[in-house]
Amino acid sequence: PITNAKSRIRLNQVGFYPVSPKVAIVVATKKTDFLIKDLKGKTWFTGQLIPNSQPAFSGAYTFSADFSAFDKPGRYFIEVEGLGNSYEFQIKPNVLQPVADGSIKAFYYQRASIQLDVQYAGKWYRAAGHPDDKVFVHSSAASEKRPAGFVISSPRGWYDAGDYNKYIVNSGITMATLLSLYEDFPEYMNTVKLNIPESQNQIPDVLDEVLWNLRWMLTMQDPNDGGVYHKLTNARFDGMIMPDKADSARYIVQKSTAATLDFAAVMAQASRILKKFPKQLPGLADSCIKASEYAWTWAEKNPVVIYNQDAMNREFKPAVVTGTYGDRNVGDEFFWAASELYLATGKDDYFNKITLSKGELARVPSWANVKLLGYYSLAQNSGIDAANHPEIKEIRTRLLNMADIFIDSAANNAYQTVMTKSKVNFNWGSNSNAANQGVLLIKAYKLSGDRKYLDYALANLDYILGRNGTGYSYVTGFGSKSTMHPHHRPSIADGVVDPIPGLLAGGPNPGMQDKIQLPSLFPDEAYIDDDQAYASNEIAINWNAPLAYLANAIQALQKK
Ligand code: 9MR
Repeated sequence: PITNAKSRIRLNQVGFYPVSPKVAIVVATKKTDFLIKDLKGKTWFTGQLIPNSQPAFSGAYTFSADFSAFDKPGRYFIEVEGLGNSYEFQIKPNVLQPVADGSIKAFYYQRASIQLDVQYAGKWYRAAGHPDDKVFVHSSAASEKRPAGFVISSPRGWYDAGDYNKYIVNSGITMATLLSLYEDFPEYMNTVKLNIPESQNQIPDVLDEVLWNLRWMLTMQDPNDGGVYHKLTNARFDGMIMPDKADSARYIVQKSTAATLDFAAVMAQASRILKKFPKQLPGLADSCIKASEYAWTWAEKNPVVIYNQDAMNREFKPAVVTGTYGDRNVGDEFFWAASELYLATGKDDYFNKITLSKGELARVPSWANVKLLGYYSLAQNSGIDAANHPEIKEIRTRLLNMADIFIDSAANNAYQTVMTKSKVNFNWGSNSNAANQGVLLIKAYKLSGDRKYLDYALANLDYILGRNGTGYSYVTGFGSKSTMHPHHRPSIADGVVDPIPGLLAGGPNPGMQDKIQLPSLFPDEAYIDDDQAYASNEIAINWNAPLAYLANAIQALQKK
């Protein structure tokens, strides 16, 4: 029936560049014609649906409506004969710029310790929350220079997700991804203006935003030994209240190897990038590299201090029940930190810590799996003499192999994307897998110049913006049918109908760890736009960062 068509014709609801591939996926039973019409109903293009060879995970068959050949800027919808009309979309140069900007601006809305003024935040303005100028050391031996009960100041930083805590491990991959965005596309990122309080200074806005979290991270290092505290947190999650109403006691919990190495990697990468701004940020790059090497020393002396919340709670009170980010395997963190430290210092000692074992790159990076972040930096930094370091050539080959495995037969599945090839992509935060696959494909494009990688990166962005098993655009504020009820405390508590914009929902996850009934348990459909559904509809900084990378990289690389 016609009323159903909007949910059966799945496409990037924001739109397409004139020269880019343009595909909508139609869940239908017959091969018919489709028309591209403008808003007055005039037909500009006709084509025929093409059946896709594999069904969706649900068993349903899909067709592709490919209108790549049509490139006239304007506003349109698709009419599928016998089915009805799609949501509206645009064709125009820079069409994805608002999404690209919005995905970074989202971090501004996550800032702790500052009020969001109406001139920057619009209708989402709010009071400051969490000054974090009086934070208790929660769990630490009495023999330490900072025993339990010791008070530190640890302001700024971004709230991790829908909750108001600040976690070093998850800041690691997030910061790396945003710093790489700047490092990989400096010319484009210099033009990106986000209307944040620092927009008038002489530092690119994306780096100003990164600095908000970097300055917090620096406070999380114990100046007595270089170790880094795992997280800054409440004992329990807050209710659905605004940040300024959430005033329960704040703690930093024990130092961990994972947090310390993630910190070391971020600070080394930051020092490399911030060095380019000596006048604007005097001394900061030096402080970062010092902090990084100090952290590395601690990690070498404490190579297996794993964060174990249950064990900690048996010994220290109050019990802490917030997110754990409890990574048990820190080999990849050592690899990543050594890579970044080598690139920042040129010291062979760090390079010698890097060993390439076989068959280790099956999955894209995640908060717990950061080896690829080291690969990315080593592969791209032209300063390394690849002839004297055969590892660099090997790393480049491995990255391209991985990209080839991704795109192999991706044209056959029901949505024609890398993301929809395999069920394994659909876990907690699945949309970040789509974005991180896109990041890897962009890196492959930069290494090879082969356009097929760029096209598949864009297809994964199309996936995020509506070409998927639910027909949702998973980015708040973008698309006709987008996430409206994310598990995000400010969006729930602020009394504003629209959620804070630019946030990426976690996405389909049949795990149902939140016990909220889902309308479907097929991997790519296991999603509900419900603010209680934290396992499929929360937001998180480590999910927004690869979206920001992908959308901005596509903007930077599009043919105008
Ligand atoms: O993103 C994290 C996911 O990989 C884990 O499976 C899950 C359960 O441990 O936790 C997710 O991270 C959450 C964190 O622990 C607390 N803040 C919200 C994060 C996103 O849901």
